[in-house]
Amino acid sequence: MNRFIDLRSDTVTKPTPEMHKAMFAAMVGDDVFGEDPTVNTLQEKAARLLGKETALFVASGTMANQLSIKAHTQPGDEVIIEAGAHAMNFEGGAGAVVSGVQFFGIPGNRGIFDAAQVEAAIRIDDVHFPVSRLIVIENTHNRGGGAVFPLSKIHPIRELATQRGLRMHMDGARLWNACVAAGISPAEYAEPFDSVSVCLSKALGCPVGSLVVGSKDFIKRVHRFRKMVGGGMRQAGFLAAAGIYALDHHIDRLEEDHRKAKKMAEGLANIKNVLIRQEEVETNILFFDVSRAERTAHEVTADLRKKGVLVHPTAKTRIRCVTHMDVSFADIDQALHVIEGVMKG
Ligand code: TLP
Repeated sequence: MNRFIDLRSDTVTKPTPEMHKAMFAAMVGDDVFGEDPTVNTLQEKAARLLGKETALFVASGTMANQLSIKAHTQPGDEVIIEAGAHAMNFEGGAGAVVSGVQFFGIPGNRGIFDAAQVEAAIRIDDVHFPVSRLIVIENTHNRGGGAVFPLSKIHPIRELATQRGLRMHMDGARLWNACVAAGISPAEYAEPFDSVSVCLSKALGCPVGSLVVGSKDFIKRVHRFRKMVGGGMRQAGFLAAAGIYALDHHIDRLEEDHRKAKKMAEGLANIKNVLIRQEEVETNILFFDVSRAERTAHEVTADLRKKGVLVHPTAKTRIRCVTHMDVSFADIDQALHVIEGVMKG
């Protein structure tokens, strides 16, 4: 076996030779002094792209989300979020530790919820209750199978948030995918939110990096908290250069990843003992179920690994695959062939 077909996540994408060149050529300085010109350019570019006053480069999507939550809340506040959301479930309990907040998880439909559900979740003004302070929306929704959050559902949530004095943050780790799939610009999607986090390290080939965008006052607070957690990086321009390159060259091509996921879903639907809701595949994430084969997701995953295909088991019988720029259409055919063999037993 020469190499693995790695469908575990789009975080595995690596810099292209052109991106490498851009990184090596980067002008750098000490970003803790605000003197890295490439970091500054990336931040300005991201703020422009998302239609916000300013931006801050941070190490990861987790850092972007958690520092945003911290900057929006006081300890004891409650954050309204979808029950399967990344910021609540997969960030090491950071909400409790970093911000002292608790989460109220709304059960969504593939991660999507509406204003009526938010309204029912907002606490009344009573000493027994925490203060509802922030609404978090994940777009696309990871555990929702890469579901795109419709803008038409976001606007009424924004109206409600404004009426009730709540703030809104978008976990846009894969906002780029949502924009490409829905034909909506990043600025249009970001407009109803007080803050947005976006990732450069998912599907875009960058080695590291995320950004938070928002108002100058908000980002000033995030910047202070980034310092507190040791997130100030020095000559980070080498990393920022990859981000600039990716924003210029790797967004439009995400459409290809979405076609790969649809192709894969179509193939999986024809494999015996695989259960998949093909029509739900909107972007680059898909889930399938192996319960009919009477095997666990871990067993199937281990067998696939032996044959060169890497996937991610997310529940007892549920497996996630994510398409990206480092798997080709031919790789998808090969992966389907391997899955078919393994599911036959
Ligand atoms: N998700 C990763 C890992 O959790 C496994 C993945 O492979 O999907 N928000 C969303 C919606 C995410 O999917 C992720 C990463 C993050 C935030 C956190 O980003 P990082 O990993 O950069 O901290």
